[in-house]
Amino acid sequence: MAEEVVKVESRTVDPAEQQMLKRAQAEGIETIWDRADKMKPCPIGSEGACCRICSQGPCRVPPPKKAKPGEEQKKQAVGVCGATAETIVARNFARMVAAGSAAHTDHARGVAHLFKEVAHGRAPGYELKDAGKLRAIARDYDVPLSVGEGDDKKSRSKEEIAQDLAEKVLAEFGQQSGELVFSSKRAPKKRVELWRGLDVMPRGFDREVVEIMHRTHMGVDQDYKNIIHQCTRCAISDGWGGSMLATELQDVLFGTPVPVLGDSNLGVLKEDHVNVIIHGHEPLLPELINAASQDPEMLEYAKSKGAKGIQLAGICCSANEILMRHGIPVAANFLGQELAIITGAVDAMVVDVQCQFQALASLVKCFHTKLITTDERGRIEGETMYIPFDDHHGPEIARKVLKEAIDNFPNRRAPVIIPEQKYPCVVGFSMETIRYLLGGSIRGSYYTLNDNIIGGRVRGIGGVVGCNNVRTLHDNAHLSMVKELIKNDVVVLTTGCNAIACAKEGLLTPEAAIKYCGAGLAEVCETVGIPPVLHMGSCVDNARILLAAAACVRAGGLGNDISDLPAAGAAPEWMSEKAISIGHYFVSSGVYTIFSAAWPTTGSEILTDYLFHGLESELGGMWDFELDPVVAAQKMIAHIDKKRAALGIDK
Ligand code: CUV
Ligand code: SF4
Repeated sequence: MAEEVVKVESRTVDPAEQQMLKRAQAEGIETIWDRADKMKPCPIGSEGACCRICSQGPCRVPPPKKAKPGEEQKKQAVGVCGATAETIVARNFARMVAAGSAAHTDHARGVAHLFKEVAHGRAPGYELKDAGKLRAIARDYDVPLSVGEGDDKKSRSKEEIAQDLAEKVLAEFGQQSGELVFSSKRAPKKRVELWRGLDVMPRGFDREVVEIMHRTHMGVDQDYKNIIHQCTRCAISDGWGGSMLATELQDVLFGTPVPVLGDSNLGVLKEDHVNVIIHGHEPLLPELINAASQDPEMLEYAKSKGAKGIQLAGICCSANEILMRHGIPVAANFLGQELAIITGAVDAMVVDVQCQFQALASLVKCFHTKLITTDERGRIEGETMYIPFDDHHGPEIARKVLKEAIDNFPNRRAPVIIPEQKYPCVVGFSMETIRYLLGGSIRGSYYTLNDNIIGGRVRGIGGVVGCNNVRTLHDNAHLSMVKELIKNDVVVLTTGCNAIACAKEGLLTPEAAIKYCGAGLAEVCETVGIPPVLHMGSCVDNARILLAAAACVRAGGLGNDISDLPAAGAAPEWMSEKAISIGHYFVSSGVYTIFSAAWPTTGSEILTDYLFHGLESELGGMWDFELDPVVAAQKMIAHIDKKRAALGIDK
C-alpha cells in the first residue's frame, strides 16, 4: 500500500505476527488492521443507541451531552414509535445474546445429529469413545442403563443407551415447556431454585432464541428489565444447555481431554510439509482430517508430491478442540488467521463455521492457499472449493480435503517465510482432569482446590476467555490481565482465543508458575505439576468452567452457590455475539463478569446500571466493564476478596 507504514508493534504484541505484518506491509497485502484503520465505528451504533428494526427508522437516541451549569439538562431522545433508549439498547443487547446462543446451540445440534448416527452405526469413522461419560449423561436424561430385574438384570450396550439418549437430547431443541436437563440437574441446587423462583429456567433451545427475536420485533417487549429477563433465560439455555451439550457429546464421541503437550504459534508450520490449517469451531470433520493425516496412504501421497509429511495446525476454537484431544499444534488465534496465510506456507485452510473473515477469500488469491469451506451454513463467496461435510461419509470427505491440500503443495508461489516462534503448552484440563488433579470432591487433602482456596494459597478462580478484537492491541489485554491475576494467586481457567494467547506466551506451562505467580499459587502448581493457567478448551467448553464451578460448590467449604465462590470471569478482547451470550450466562450463574475492549450498552445509563449493579441482587452475578485490563484484573481480585470475606476466609 502506498499509505504510510503503521508500526506493527501498535497492532500486535506477538513477534511472529509482527514479522508477518511487516511482510504484508512490504508486499502491499491488506489485513484486518488496515481495514480497521479505514473503518471508523459509528459512535451511536457502538453505544447500542441505534434502532433499525423497522423501516420508520433507523432511530438514533444517543445520550445527550451533560448540561453546563445553569443550562437545563436535555432529555434523551426516543425513537419514532416512542421506544426509549433503555428499550432500544436492551433490544440490541438481547439480539446479541440470541445470536450467540443460536451459534452455540446450533453447534450442539450438529453434534447431536452425528451422535445419533454414530449410535445407529451409520457414521463411519466415529465411535462412542467415552462410555463412562455416555452413562453419566444418560443418567441425567433418565435413560435406563440396564434392562430387567434382579437376576435377569442386564446392562445395555453403549449403542442402545446412545440411541435412546440421542432422541432425548434432540427433543430438547424443539421442547416447548418444562426444563432443560442440564440446567436443572447440573447447576447447584440453590442456583436451580433461584432460577425457578425468577422464572428463568430455559424451556427449549430453539424456543428461547426465537422468543428473543419475537420480543425484540417492533412494538413487542418495551420494558428493559423484561427484555433482560428473557436474555437470562436464553443465556442459561446456552451455557447450561447448548454449549454444555456440545461439549459433553463431543467428549463422548472424541474422548474427554486429559493433559497433553502441544505447540503454539506460527513456527509450528513446516516449510517441507503439506500445511493444513483447521479453522472454525466444530471439530466433527477436523477429528477425521487428523485421523486421515496419519494414514500411511495419505503420507505416501504427500511424499509423491515432494513433501516430507503433513502438518495440521489450528486456528480459533476448532484448533482448541484438536489441540486438547490430540496435541495438534495451534498456529494462531482469531486475529492471526490472515497472518498464517501470509507465511506462504499454507496449502489449504479448511474452515467450518464462526469467526472466519470473508477477507480470506481475496487474500488466498495473493498466495497459492486453497480456502476450503466445509459447512453448508458457512459458505464464503469466492471460496476456492466447497467440500461439504456429512455424517455418513466422514472419512471419505476428510481424505478428499487432505488430497486437495497435498495436490496444492507443488503450487507454492510466494517465498515461504515461517516465523521461528514456537512455544510448548500443556493443555486438556477438562473438569474431570481438574477434579482428579486437584481432588475437588475429596476435601482434606493438601492438593484440594477448595482447601487451597480456604487456606489462602489460592486466592480465587478467574475465568478468562474470549476473542481478539482488532480495536485493541492484539493479545495485550489477554496477557496483562492473566499475568496480573496469577501474580495475585488467582488460578486462571481459560478457553477460546485467550487460551491461545496464553499458549503463545508460555503461560500454559508448569514453568510459568515460577516466573509469573505469587508464592501461594506457585507452590500449588509446583506441587501438583500444573500450569497456573489451565486450558479448558474451546468457547463451547466454557460449559466446563460452569461445571468446575458447580464441582467446587459441591466439594464444600465455599458456600452453597456459584455466587458464593471467590471467582470472577472476563473477556478482555471480546468481539463476537457469542461472547455476550457467554458473559450473560456467567452473570446468570452468579459470576461477576468483566469485559474490556468495548461495551455495547453505554447508550443507556439506566440499562447499563441495571446490568452492572441491579442484577446482583437478583442473580448474585453482574456485568462490569473496564478498558484497562490490569485495572479490570484488580476489580476481579477485589470481587474475589469480597467473596472471601463473606465466607470468612480472608487472611
Ligand atoms: Ni469460539 S468467538 S474469536 S474463536 S474466542 Fe476466538 Fe473462539 Fe471468540 Fe471466535
Ligand atoms: Fe424507530 Fe421504533 Fe422503528 Fe425502532 S421500532 S426503528 S425506534 S420507529
